[in-house]
Amino acid sequence: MLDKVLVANRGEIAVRVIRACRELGIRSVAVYSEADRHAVHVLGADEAVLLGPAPAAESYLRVDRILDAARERGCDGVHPGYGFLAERAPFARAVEEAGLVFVGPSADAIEAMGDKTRARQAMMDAGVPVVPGTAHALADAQDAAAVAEEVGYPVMLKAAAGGGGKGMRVVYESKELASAFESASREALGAFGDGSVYIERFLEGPRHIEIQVLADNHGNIIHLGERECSIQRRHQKMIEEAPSPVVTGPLRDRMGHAAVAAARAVGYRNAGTVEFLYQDGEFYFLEMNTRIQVEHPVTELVTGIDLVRWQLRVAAGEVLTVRQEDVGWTGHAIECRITSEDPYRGFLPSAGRIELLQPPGGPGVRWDGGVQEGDEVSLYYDPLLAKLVVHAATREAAMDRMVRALGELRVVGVETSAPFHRRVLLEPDFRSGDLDIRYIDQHPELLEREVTLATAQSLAVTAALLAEEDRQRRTARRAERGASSTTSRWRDMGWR
Ligand code: MV4
Repeated sequence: MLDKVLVANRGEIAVRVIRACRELGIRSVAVYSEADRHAVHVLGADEAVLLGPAPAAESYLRVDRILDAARERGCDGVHPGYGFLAERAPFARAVEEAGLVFVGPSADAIEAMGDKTRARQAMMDAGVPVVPGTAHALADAQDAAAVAEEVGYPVMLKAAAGGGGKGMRVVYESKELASAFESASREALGAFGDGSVYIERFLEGPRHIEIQVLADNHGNIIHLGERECSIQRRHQKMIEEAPSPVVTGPLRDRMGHAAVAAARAVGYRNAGTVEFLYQDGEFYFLEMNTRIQVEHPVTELVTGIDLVRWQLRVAAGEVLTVRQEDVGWTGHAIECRITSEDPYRGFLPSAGRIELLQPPGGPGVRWDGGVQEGDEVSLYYDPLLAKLVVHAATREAAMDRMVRALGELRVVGVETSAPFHRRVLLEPDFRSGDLDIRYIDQHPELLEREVTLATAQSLAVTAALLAEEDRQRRTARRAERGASSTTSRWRDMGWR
């Protein structure tokens, strides 16, 4: 087993990894920026090392300082979490070259999946279904036009070096193709330093369903079933659940089998996720995320398998003793990403001091948090404050439990996404499982401030207080004049 692991991250995922280390008897070393001196992950680790100023480029992305810290503190492993350095092959390589264990896949596997055309080719060779299209970068707009005719409109242009939506264009007609090709290529060059673009048939209203895989260094690979991740906004997931309302046992077997084949094709080890688009009963490989993901807890709750614990165990060379036939799924889990964003101002990030924080509790509720009362929420990092995850026997019970838990949550000092989550959890299409990646765009009413009984009551109390104040004034004035007033009771106060 590993002896001491440096956790190259912050917030809730750093806390999650430190907890797993503690349970396994692994000592943990946190790293932090000047903005995070008193952060939960720093207080929770066995040791902590200051990296530098608040901006990530001067702290959490400083590979040199992170490796120095790992060496100085005598670490034998580095866990990257997600984001920051997690999917940078040169970082994984540098960790291994420093003689440390990277708690994740090989740098080669990260690279193989990071190049989207290379990944598509590898998937086609491995028999994993992909969206019809090309596996090579398009030479020019003319080449693009020829391929689009073959694939059939509408098509989508995508950056080969991309992912996450940058350099993507949907094209409905051939006359729009040339200019879309030029702009996608330009955007890809600006964002990734590589203007290569490829083409796929555009699916109009798919679901985003992904499969969790787990692999050791001895050739054992299993899948832990799917997560439904269609509720997202601008490529940021907001709610995830397991199982998906549309995935049956036989479909889970087929998708799981494809995900294991995808992992095997690139020599994958550790935890990873294979993303698929699902439409009309068919599924298509989209990309592979070569890291532990934000939404991993819903899989942990329905399978009872601790993914971060297994990440550390297989990274240490242990054999994955869970076989595919040992994996089962019980009940239903839902996760809401509680962010410091104001849903009523277009999810504008909200900064400030958390004056009060009361996380929900009780049966079937898990709070994976990265902040505590008194913390200053800055705009330097990702706005994720915590993940609220529930587990119950059925989807219906899990939704009811989530509404109950969201109702218990109290946060004062920053705005949060929680009121938005509550509305989704009560919305009829979500309740019935009728959702795809367009869900939020197709439900604009979810972004309007809700007048709840509580707001109505506080308005009523305010009105009653104002009316009482006005009545007392009029009474006093009547007594002065010895006659009844004829002026409006509201005008003196500036109210109408
Ligand atoms: C697609 C697609 C429809 N058809 N590919 C978005 C991010 C990038 N990783 C791939 N994405 C998509 N690729 C084809 N052929 C629709 C999307 C897409 C999407 C996918 C998953 C979750 C949310 C999304 C939101 C908009 C577009």
